[in-house]
Amino acid sequence: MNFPAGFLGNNAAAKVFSSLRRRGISIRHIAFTFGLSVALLTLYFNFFRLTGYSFSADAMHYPPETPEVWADRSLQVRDAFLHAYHGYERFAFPNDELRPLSNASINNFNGWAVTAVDSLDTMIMMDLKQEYNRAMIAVHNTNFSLPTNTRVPFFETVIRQLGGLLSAYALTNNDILRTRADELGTILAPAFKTASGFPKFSVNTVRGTSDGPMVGGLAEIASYQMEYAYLGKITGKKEHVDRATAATRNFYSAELREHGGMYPMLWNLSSGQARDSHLSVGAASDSAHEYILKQYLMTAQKDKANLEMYLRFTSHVFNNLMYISPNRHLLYITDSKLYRTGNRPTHDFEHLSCFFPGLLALGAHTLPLDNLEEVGLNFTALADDLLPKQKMGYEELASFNLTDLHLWAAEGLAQTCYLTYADQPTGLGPDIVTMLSGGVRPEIPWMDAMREWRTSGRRGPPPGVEDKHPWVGDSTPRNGREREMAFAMRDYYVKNADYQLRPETVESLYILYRVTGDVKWRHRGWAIFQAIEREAKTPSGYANIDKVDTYNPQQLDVMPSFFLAETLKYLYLLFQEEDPVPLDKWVFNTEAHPFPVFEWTEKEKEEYGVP
Ligand code: DMJ
Repeated sequence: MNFPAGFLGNNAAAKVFSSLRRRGISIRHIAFTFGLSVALLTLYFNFFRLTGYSFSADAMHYPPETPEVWADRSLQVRDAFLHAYHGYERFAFPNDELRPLSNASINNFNGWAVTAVDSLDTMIMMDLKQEYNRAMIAVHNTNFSLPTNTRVPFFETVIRQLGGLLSAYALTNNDILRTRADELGTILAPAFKTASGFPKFSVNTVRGTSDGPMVGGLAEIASYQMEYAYLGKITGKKEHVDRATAATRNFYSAELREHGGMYPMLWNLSSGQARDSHLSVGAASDSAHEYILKQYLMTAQKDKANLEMYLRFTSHVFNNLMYISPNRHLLYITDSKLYRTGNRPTHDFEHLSCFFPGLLALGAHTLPLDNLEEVGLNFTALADDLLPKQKMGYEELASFNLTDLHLWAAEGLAQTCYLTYADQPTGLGPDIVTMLSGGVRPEIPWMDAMREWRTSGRRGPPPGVEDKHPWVGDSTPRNGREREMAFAMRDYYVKNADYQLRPETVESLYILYRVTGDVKWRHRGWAIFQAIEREAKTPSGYANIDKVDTYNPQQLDVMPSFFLAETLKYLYLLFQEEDPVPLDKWVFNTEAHPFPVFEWTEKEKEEYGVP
């Protein structure tokens, strides 16, 4: 075909077309290719519009922001803290929490100003002297034995109130904080009057009795060792230390063969033995696992029992509870429950489990995982009293460098936690998602994928670790077809769509940034902070969100104290250039209260019987 005169426009274009003609490419070919491309692009964009999904460029090539930019971002988090705390002070102090929509207050704990006490160490780190001094009025005025409340929940009071007092003491040496911590630790002590020494659910502070069932949830019965050990250290009181060591003793001697060395969810408070076989690092189990490593780190890595227990339960998790999703290859951690056919994974992935990548990164950073002989441990021998199948699992793990393996797991899981935020129209993360499982292309156990990756020549990053793009869209399935669609696009559907201002994801982002120095973790935290500002801010504070997976979510009248104690603290620390509480010198309790790493003196070791 001849091109019409003038069509080619200029000499360059004429040359191009004549060279194409020489290669046998006519204008018909070009028109056909053009038409096909337009059709395919239209189909592509309509598909995503109809399904409600859009491809969102996760800034994988993150801009190299200057230190000043990060300093400014940490100041913006400080402003957010001030906004929330001033609202609490104005409308709720000295009650427990603010209701951020109605500006009412609530005493949902003990009426001991839990938001103020939970916030003390954040104020110290942010250099908020005036707020700190005003909050200390509550510390001076609190009398724990006044009959304001007769049923004090042990776990929540320990992690928030006792933890808050202790870390503020550690950062200031102010004696009134130690005195109040000692009073509180003592008044809660009736909880420990069980045959095993595991605490009961609550304490009657007036009668000096404890209350609750003789079967306790794992997190509630074993997340106090750090608080009581540090309390024993700073008061010199053996009874506090004895309470702390009971948990380690019980766990170390528990019969766990059929649970693969992991700690099930329910425990008998008389016998000190497990009562069921539900294995999870999420709700009702989470912080007990956290304290096994952290108790070891806080007491300067001397208590080998805790190290062994940490290695056992993480090995069980790696071999049994971690999967790669079928399409997006997301790495996730789930729980396993007893069904009629035996223990099986639920494939639920909880926001509460998102502390776990941070814990793994902390372990990889602080422990000699690739040279355990250095601390007198033979890794595979830890499985000697487990079933043969589990022993084989340990051998598989040992064929990798354990430091690498733990860090890869941390990175892959933290990325999935972040993506459950970035995938939503609100940019905030749902409380629980259910991952796609059991289909024609099923999920793959992570260690199987790791084996395959290794045998095929370790091409590219390990499974689940490579950077991924978010898929933004309305994902609440209203019918079977939409559920399939959500599954297919994201590899999960949103099971509990609320955002509760929880800290776990930003906690892990903070630890991963400190451990790897990779700026992507900071950028991801910044995206989450911006979403909090956009969606959760109210005139007097910040509010929980009902449905993160819609374009018009509602705010709820709740602002938990852990939003100030944990979420904003971790974000602030993530953006700070210098970490005021470096990970090798401080250990955070489960409510983000930092305690210093310390060693027992020879005299204390002898007197308390501690390693
Ligand atoms: C916090 O109170 C603590 O981190 C606890 O261990 C688990 N849940 C909340 C926040 O989600």
